[in-house]
Amino acid sequence: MEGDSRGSPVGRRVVLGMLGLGAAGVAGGAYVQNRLDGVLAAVSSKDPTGLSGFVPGAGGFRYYSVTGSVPHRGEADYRLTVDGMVRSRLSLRLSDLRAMTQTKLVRDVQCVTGWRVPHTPFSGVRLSELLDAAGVERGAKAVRFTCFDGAYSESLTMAQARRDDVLVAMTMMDKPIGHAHGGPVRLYVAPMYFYKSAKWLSGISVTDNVRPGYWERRGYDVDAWVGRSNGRGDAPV
Ligand SMILES: Nc1nc2c(c(=O)[nH]1)N[C@H]1C(S)=C(S)[C@@H](COP(=O)(O)O)O[C@H]1N2
Ligand SMILES: [Mo]
Repeated sequence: MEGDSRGSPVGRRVVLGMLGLGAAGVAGGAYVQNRLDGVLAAVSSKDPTGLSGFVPGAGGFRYYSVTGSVPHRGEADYRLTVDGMVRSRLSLRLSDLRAMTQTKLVRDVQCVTGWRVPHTPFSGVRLSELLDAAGVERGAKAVRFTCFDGAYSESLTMAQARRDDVLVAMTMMDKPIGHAHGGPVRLYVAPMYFYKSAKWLSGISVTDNVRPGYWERRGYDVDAWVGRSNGRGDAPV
């Protein structure tokens, strides 16, 4: 019954059956997880539909959103802004991002609540290339990320942001990133817990200091290295 969620972590699943979801990926059964994951449980309690626990597709990922609904953006209306302490402010369409050098990474994804999805391909533009394209000003120390869900945010130090395993990703699992996984564009910070990988990315702002992101203001570490933060001892990814 749970054949298409092989690799999922232990967690209580409830077969939703027909909820009128009707979308591709729902066929064969939809699952909701009762998330008892500490602070993240607060998220589902704010979602009266229960759909925030819906697992889209196979592979062991769990759906997270700190908002009850997220608008859709695509070719026509998606923009990624790069601003703040830069020489030229950028406003990029999906076609602009696709025209840049694409980098692919295949690493494990690890959520701070414990679930892990091994060998997950992501591809997109290195964040460092976008920063170079905009021209980072002297004195800049960090990068802040904002999202078109209107609520989530993240941050990296400049040194972290310039690592070659940090992507502005447009594909995940070798497909365009679907809405549930933060499409059309999400951040992918390979060496850190997955909360750093902001979904529905719409803003990159170069700043003079680190501004803790959504979950970081609620207790998670800003420097979220897998296995070396948040009191966890996971194997490195
Ligand atoms: N915009 C936004 N990005 C987000 C989150 C979120 O709630 N909103 N949750 C984070 C957390 S805690 C995890 S584990 C991953 C989940 O990604 P997934 O829904 O593709 O599995 O997204 C991260 N990025
Ligand atoms: Mo997470």
